[in-house]
Amino acid sequence: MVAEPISTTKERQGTARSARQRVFSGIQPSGNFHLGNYLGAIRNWVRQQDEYDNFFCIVDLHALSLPITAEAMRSNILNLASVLLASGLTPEKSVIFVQSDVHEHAELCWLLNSVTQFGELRRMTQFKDKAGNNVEGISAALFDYPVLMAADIILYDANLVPVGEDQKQHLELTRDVATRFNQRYGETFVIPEPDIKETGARIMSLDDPTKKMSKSSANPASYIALSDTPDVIRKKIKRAVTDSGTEIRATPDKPALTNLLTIFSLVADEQIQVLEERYDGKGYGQFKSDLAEATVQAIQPIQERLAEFEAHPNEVRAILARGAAQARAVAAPKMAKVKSRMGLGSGA
Ligand code: AQP
Repeated sequence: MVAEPISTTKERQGTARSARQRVFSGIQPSGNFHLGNYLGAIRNWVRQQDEYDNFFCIVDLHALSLPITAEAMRSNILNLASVLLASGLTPEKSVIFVQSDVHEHAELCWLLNSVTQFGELRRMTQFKDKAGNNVEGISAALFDYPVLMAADIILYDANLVPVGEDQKQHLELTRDVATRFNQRYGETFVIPEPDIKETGARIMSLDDPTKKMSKSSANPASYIALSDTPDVIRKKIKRAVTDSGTEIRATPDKPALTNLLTIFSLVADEQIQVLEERYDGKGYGQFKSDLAEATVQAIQPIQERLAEFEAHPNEVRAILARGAAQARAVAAPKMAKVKSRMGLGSGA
C-alpha cells in the first residue's frame, strides 16, 4: 500500500471532477462500527464513488457531543479511517478527511446558529432519544449537533447526502437552515438532497426489531460489529429474535424476519423475493445458518484489508492529511464568501 503523491491528488481536482454532482457524508468516530453503518451508509458511498465528486468526513467534533476520552477519540479516528479505506473508499476517488482538521466546520456552525431556531432543534428526535431523561445534564453540543451537520454539508455545496434513515430529519433541518440563510443574505448555499436507499436505510437491532441497530446499545448481541469474529457473528445471528409463526417473509407483521431478510439480501446481493422463495417451507435454522455464512463472507474481506491498513497507520494518517488539504481548499473560499455576505470581520 503506497500513499498517493499530493500532485496527483491536485490534478484530479480539475474540471472533470467538478462537473459532477457533489456528495458529502460523515460518520462519527465513536467506536464499534457496525453492520447498520456499513449497509445503510458506507457501502453506498463506496458503490457510488465513480459517479460523484465525493467528500467523506470523520466527524470527530460530532463525537464530542457524548462523553469520550482523548485516548478513545484518537484511536477511534485512526480506526475509522482504516475501516473506511478497508471498506473500499479510496483517496483516488474521494476526499477522506477529519472534520476538526478543517476549522471552517466549527466556524460555520456558529454562524448558522444565528439562523436556526431553538424550537427546531428541540424537535429533533435524535436529541430527544439520546438526551432521554437527562435533558438538564447532557451537553449543549448534543443539542447543537444538527447545526454542525448542516454546516458540514453546505460548506461544500453538496448536492447529495447519502445517509441512513435516522438522519432524514437532520437533512430536512439542513435544507431549512440553508434556505433561510439564502433568503436573508442572498443565494450562497446549494440546497442538498438526501440520498436514502429503499433497502438497508434502517437496519434494526438483532434483539429488538423495533429499534435501529446502534453502537450505543447496552447489549452487544444487538449489533454485528465489524470487529466480530466469524464465530461471534454466527452466534449473534443464531440468537437473533424472530417473529411468531414459521414463515420466512418480509411483511409488516414480521419485523424481525423483514430485518434479517433485508440484511441477507444486502450482504448476498439477492432480491428479498428470491430469498423468500428459497426458504419457503424451510425452518429458521437453515435460514439463519445461511444468513450467518453470507454475512461472514461479506465482512471477512473488509476485516482482512483492515488488518493491512492497521499495520500501516502512517499511510492512513497521510491520506487524512491530504484529504484535509483538499477539503480546506474548498472550505476556505466558501467561508470567506459567507462572512462577506454576513458583513463580518474588519474588511481588511
Ligand atoms: N441501523 C442503521 N441502519 C442504517 N444506517 C445506519 N446508520 C447508523 N445506524 C444505522 C448510518 O450510518 C451513518 C453513520 O452514522 P453515525 O456515525 O452518525 O452513527 P450513528 O447514527 O450515531 O450510529 P449509531 O450506531 O446509531 O450510533 P449511536 O448509537 O450513537 O446512535 C449515517 O449515515 C447513519 O444514518
